[in-house]
Amino acid sequence: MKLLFFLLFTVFSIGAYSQNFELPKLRFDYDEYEQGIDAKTMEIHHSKHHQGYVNKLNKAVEGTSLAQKSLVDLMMYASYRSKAVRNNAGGHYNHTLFWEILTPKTKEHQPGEIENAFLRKINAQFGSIESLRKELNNAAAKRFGSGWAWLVVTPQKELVVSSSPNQDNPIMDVSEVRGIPILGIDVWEHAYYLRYQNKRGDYLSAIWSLLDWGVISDKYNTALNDPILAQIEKESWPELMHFHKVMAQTFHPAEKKDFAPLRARGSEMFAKAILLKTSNIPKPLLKPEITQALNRLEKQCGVLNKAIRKNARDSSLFKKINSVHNTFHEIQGLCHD
Ligand code: MN3
Repeated sequence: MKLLFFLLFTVFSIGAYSQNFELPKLRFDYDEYEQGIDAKTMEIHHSKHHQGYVNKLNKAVEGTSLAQKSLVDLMMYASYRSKAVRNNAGGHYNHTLFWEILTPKTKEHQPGEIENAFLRKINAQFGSIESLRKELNNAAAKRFGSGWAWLVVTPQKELVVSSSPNQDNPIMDVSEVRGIPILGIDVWEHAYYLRYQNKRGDYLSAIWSLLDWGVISDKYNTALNDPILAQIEKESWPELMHFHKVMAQTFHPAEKKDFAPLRARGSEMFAKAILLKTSNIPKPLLKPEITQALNRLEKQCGVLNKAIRKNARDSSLFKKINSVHNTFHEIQGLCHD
């Protein structure tokens, strides 16, 4: 009987958590990376730091609707997620990419060679691998505090060098440069401090000796046809994000009966709604339902702004901001279709 309960319990617990993220195994032993990174740093970085991101991510989504979502989905809408989800989803994704592109040179294995088409693209955009190296290292060196430097494939299929703070990355809607990262350099101190201490530049030189250009070429080719790029193109609509920010910062206090932010920022929100309506709508979103909803949003914000200027009652303002909020989410729903 006890066994039966145990079995039932196990089956139900597994069923409840459909998504469980796992620490990927490294392809090589910790001490094999010595030419660039010492074994102790590799061990702590992988088995403690990365494992920590995985554990905290699983904990953050456990028992919520987010447990059903993919890692990419969790990151794609990072601005809507909790700090714990944003940081730990990014931490898990970024480190997984980092381990994949590092191959130490030993008797048994060699890093792969760069593919011709990828090399031509680098030469066309940066001049040479050497100039790309300088640009990437420069982005990494200038990143204040903790973060990452990236080589990114954008929705326009261009290569761009960027950097991001903490565990953010270019897939996230909070990122300035958006796209799929194919090369990432971890510039958190935990990645290099034991051997290089404060000398981030020395670590950056060393990391290049471990980069596997065969793997990075494969990532480039995969990224070019990845549906994530089309999704990012749809999402890359800064005016929509700007509007959302003001609306969130006024609507949510109003829900809690604090109308001061709304009364202070009604005209700002109206201005953002006009900017949104007249902005360049991303190509995949050029459809009549979106245009109609944008017009409606602008009108509703105008009405709301007028009511604020006439010092209308809270209850009347709430009805109006609620309509704005609904229309906004209708637009966003249309974007995610
Ligand atoms: Mn790290």
